[in-house]
Amino acid sequence: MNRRDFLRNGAITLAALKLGEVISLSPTKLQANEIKTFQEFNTLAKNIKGIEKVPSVCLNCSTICGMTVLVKDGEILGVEGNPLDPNSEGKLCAKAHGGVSAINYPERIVYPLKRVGRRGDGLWKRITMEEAYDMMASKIKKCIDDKKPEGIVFHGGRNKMGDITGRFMDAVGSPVILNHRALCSSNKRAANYTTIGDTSWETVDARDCKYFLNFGSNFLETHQGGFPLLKRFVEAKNAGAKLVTFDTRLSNTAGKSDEWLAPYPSSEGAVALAMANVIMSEGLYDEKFINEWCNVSVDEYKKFIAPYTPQFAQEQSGLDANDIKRIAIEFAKAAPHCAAFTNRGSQAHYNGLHNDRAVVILNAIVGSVGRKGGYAFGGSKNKGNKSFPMPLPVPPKPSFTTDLEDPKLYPFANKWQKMRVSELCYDKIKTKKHNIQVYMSYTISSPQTWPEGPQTAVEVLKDEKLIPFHVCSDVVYSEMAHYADLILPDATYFERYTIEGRNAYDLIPYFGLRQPAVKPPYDCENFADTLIKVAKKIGEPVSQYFAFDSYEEFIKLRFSKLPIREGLSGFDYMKKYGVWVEDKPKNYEPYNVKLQEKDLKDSFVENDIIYVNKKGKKQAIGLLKDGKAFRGLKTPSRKFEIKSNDIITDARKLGLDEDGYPHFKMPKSLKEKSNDELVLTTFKWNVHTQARTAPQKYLTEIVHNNPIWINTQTAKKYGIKMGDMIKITTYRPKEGYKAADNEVVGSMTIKAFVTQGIHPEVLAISNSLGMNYGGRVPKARNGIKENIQGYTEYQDLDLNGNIWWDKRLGGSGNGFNPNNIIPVNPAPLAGMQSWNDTICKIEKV
Ligand SMILES: Nc1nc2c(c(=O)[nH]1)N[C@H]1C(S)=C(S)[C@@H](COP(=O)(O)OP(=O)(O)OC[C@H]3O[C@@H](n4cnc5c(=O)[nH]c(N)nc54)[C@H](O)[C@@H]3O)O[C@H]1N2
Ligand SMILES: Nc1nc2c(c(=O)[nH]1)N[C@H]1C(S)=C(S)[C@@H](COP(=O)(O)OP(=O)(O)OC[C@H]3O[C@@H](n4cnc5c(=O)[nH]c(N)nc54)[C@H](O)[C@@H]3O)O[C@H]1N2
Ligand code: SF4
Ligand SMILES: [Mo]
Repeated sequence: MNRRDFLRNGAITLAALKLGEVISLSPTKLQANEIKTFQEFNTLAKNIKGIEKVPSVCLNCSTICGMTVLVKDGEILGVEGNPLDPNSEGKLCAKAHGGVSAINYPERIVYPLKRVGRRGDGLWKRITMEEAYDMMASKIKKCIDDKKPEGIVFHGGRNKMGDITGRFMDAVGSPVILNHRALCSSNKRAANYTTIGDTSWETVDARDCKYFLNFGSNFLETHQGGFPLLKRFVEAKNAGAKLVTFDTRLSNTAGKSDEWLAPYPSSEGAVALAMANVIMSEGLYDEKFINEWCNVSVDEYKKFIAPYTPQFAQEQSGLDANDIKRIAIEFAKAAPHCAAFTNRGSQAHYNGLHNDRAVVILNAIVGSVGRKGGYAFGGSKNKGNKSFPMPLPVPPKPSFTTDLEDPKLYPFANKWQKMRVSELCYDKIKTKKHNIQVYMSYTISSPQTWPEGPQTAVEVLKDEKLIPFHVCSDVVYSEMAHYADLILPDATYFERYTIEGRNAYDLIPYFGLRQPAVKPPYDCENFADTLIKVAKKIGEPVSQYFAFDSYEEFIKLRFSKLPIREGLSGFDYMKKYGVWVEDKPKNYEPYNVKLQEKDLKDSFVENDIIYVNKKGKKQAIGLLKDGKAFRGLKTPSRKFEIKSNDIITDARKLGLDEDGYPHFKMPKSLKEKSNDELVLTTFKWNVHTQARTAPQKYLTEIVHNNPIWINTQTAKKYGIKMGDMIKITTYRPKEGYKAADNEVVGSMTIKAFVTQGIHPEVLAISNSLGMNYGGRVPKARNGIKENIQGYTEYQDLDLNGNIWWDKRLGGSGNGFNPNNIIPVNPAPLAGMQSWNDTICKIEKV
């Protein structure tokens, strides 16, 4: 047979691809042959007798709710909530139900594919898993043999597999692990780290909270842990609690709030500081908490806060000073049953670290930190070595770092744990200072999710000189997989193991087990198992750390220290129930705990701080209060840090002027914005998650279009009506990385959504849409799948003609990817991407 006979048409035949056969996945080849209307429905089995219920954990977003997978005859029929999960309490959101369609998606990657032709051309050859392991092992081995392990780079998004991917990287000797933290939450975590010493999401004790003061979180639709919070919030609301939301856009959370206030972007810190000013001057602060647990005195804080008046906040935010004052008083009067919290609306700014610190500090001055109904934290189960030991021998951590994963310019990025500033990584790789040989990508889709991703990430990923070998694990032919040399067919989250855990909303530590409800189909394999096999192929010194047969066995070993419950081993117990809740009381005031004799062994005291020496390093473990030893907070002073010496020290290294307090400074671009400019912001949908749900047909049927929100008055000024096309041109920031005056980043023409539900100087667009790859659903293209014998379960007649939003049928198409025009703009210290600071101009097309 000649090449033409071998060349199959598009991803629609992936499951039918024969060994050695070549497939074209380039977008032009992917176009459907014919359009037909939908004829048949794939109904679920009516007779639900014989259904097996497998407890597991959802991963259609990072909230990780406990779910029960309904399985019949080896097929997944649907999901229910796992009532034993203490966070989600037996409820799931729409995304969880939509996620099931990922399993039998006809365009799912089910075989390892090797690139033929140039990278990015979309020509692929099916190979065997053995060949795939050999390919990876030989490339990785060469780096080790050449004594250049740093040439091996791992880039991962939300996958919860750090235990095995980290082990693999340690074993091959490379520290270069990149992630997406700087796109997501670095400023928020840094704010929590520098104040309470805990970097997880705060855990508002919502059921007993009476006043929710929300700075830029859309927790009724998004938020890490939003679903458990939502559930508790609704109960609190029904019992009379109040919610005040500061969002530039009328999100569903803003809409459900008692009060919605739309501040000028980046001004959240000024508003929070002004509230603190009111609370201090009205004498509504908790003097006892400040004196006992904060690292500055009432007078010192009063002095700092004095210039930040409600009038000052009004000038910065455009909000009414009287409202700011009134809300501050209401909030303080609800203490300690009140919580001020944040998310990406406040932190994804150039000044986001201080914005978030200013908000967190509000909780300290009213004394709601760690209290019942207040701003709680620290209820997570430590998944670290102590509770879940790593199988021995454990590979040593590499003893060096590189500037790629540990950039000197952003000292806070890796401060408390390896969080990595990776948003800049493609720009850095372009400088050729880092010699990459093997680039492994896993659950990350930078061409889609990175600022300027469609340009910079794509440019680098395409360049074989910069990245000689790219192996991508994915479940669909994604924007990332398109630029790989080898695609590995991963198991979906319904088909694999993971130990799961996050902050516990009832403040009682728990963890969960994700387990396979069905076997992965065809050649699909949990990437963790692939890594174990590759490690064995590489041989010593790597293989000694992978002396187990599978990831299942690895998990079993990690559960070996769990006590017997109900006569079951930890592993069996977890397989049966899916969750483990500790037998402990609610973790209120985790700082106000007396240290025991055994804690104080070999300790010493300096300036009332109790230390021990651990591995030759001085480590604070508590503080003395009236001569008694308490645990305190996990900050260097063991107190709530209103003033952060960590910030002073790191800022000094960079020549930045910081005195440790969260001063307010409007980012230069926003301060100098002219009347003909607007601020472009971005947000997430309730039924989509980042770059992972667009191929899921039920979710994409609900949301497949993302017009840009523009205020009615502003639209009128430009003569723009609902549905008109607007050309948006964005500009580089005026300070920081790549600062420039009036340098254009890019232009895009997007449909207008005219609404009063947005600040007049702001535009808003969601992410998750506008994909070029991933099969028929994210591309909104109907078409017939070839009818191949033996693969009928991969038919989905919906996709033949039922994608009614296909442009060719007069539909809206598949939306826009705003990252085409959002510039890379890392904030100082933590390097967080300033998503909501982009200056732009618009014109009607
Ligand atoms: N404009 C704009 N951009 C944003 C944001 C925004 O609000 N606006 N949000 C930012 C934020 S907060 C974040 S966290 C980042 C997230 O950015 P990413 O980490 O890139 O996004 P994810 O959706 O987590 O990962 C998507 C990739 O994982 C693949 N995938 C899904 N499931 C599996 C699986 O089971 N196995 C494997 N191997 N692959 C899988 C998908 O096909 C896709 O290729 O995006 C950021 N980008
Ligand atoms: N459904 C769903 N849930 C998710 C995710 C998802 O993609 N979809 N992703 C998960 C991840 S990785 C993350 S990081 C979290 C993110 O959770 P959130 O931070 O809650 O979500 P975002 O939509 O990024 O931003 C929140 C709000 O900020 C507002 N905003 C934008 N600019 C400004 C501004 O300048 N000032 C103010 N005050 N508000 C502004 C937006 O309008 C939006 O309503 O959600 C997690 N959960
Ligand atoms: S909130 Fe996220 S983890 Fe929870 S059910 Fe929905 S998609 Fe799944
Ligand atoms: Mo995120």
